[in-house]
Amino acid sequence: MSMGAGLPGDAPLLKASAATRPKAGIVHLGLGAFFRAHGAIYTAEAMAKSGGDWGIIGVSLRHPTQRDLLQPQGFAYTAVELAADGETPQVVEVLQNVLVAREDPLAVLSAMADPAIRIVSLTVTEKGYCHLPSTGLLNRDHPDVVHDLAHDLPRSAPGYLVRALQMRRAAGLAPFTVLCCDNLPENGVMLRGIVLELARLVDPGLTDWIALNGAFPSTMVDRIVPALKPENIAELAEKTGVTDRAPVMHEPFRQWVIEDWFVGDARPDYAAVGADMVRDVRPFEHMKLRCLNGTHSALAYLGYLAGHQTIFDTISDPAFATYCRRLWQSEITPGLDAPQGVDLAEYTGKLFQRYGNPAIRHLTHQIAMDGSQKLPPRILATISENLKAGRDSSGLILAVAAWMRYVGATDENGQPIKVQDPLAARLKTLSDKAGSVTEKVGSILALREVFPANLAENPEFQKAVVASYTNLARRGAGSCVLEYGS
Ligand code: CS2
Repeated sequence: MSMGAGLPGDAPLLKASAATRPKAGIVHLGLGAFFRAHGAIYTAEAMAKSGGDWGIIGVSLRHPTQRDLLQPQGFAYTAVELAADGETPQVVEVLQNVLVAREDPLAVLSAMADPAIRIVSLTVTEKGYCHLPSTGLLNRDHPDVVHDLAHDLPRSAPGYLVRALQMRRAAGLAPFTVLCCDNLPENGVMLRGIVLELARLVDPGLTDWIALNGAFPSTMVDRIVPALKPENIAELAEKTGVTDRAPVMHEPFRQWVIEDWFVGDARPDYAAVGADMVRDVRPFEHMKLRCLNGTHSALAYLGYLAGHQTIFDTISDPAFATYCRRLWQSEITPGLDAPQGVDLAEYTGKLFQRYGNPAIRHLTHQIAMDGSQKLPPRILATISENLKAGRDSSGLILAVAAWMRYVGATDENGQPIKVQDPLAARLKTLSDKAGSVTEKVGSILALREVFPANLAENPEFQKAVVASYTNLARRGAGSCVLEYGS
């Protein structure tokens, strides 16, 4: 008997059950945990239920990690549902292959230009679209865009879409449907605008062809997927008897609302497995982005500064629970048009229960990432509308000030914060060199890619951010949150 007998290290590696993998119909850009715990599962279920060749070729744009972990397992992986009363693992076999764009861009383009591929879906996170978060338009100065304009082999996700569509047009094929699955407002409309603009710069004739023949459905995606902890792998192996080096963890809840607009109507039977196929995603997406992602970000910055590690820890603090509920009630939902048949009080009540799932350890530090990209759609849009309508925004403004504190990169105990954000270096410099709070806030509000002019230049807003920042610096996040609820 070996020393390690019975230990997880001994458990054999997970293997795909089928000798042949499903034929691919989808290329997915950005093979992160979210997609593997959401869209990939819907797709596997839709195929199991209604058939179709909808296997997925996953693409990691930069790092080979996912490919290296998944390949020895035949691209099978375990999705573990984390409910308050226990875990349910399920093996997902829908990935046909994983490609790494940095290693072989041509292989990715060839896959996207293959006639069998009818959908290219994306979860490349907010910053992957190379846009200006405050306007949703292509950022022509983005280094990857500058690169893609000068080279045939792209680097950015929009660059891949444009070049692959160019190849399909040249080959006399129909375009693929571009299915954006990131948390961005009217994500299909936004991505269509970005792709058309980039196409115009690369190959003007291509633009009209895409505009005429392409499809860019908007979607609302929802499932909380905390980052994997290293011990999850050993714990899972102990439970299942097989080692999976690339599992994903997720909450039981899931929702996918998809605008029913696909090239040639070609799509997996998502409706059969619980996705809502609708004509207008906007009310769903506004509701989700502002109620869930808006409070997630607010709780992440304030919670982190107050010393809370996870969303569960944060809302277990009664002052934060009151803060969150009041944000929904007084600042976020009053300006929302609820989707037909949805009661917003019920929706946010359910959200609160999801945040309170003790099995989900969703780190405030994870959600705090990329705030410069996330704040505009999640929080700033609501503040702008509230200001116009004369509604209160003090809790959301407190969150904006907390973000400004957070990106200053020093916590309330004087410890460094590892800020992950494409603008991290600029934000830190602005924060460091300002002499006063007013100067600091003013210089950050002047970042036009984050704050639209009409909001940043509103004196009422400026004053409120300065006051909240001052308050946070003096008294700390915990006591400011407490004060808000009292
Ligand atoms: C979170 C989202 O990390 C974040 O910014 O707000 O990933 C959130 O968990 C999902 O959008 C839930 O659907």
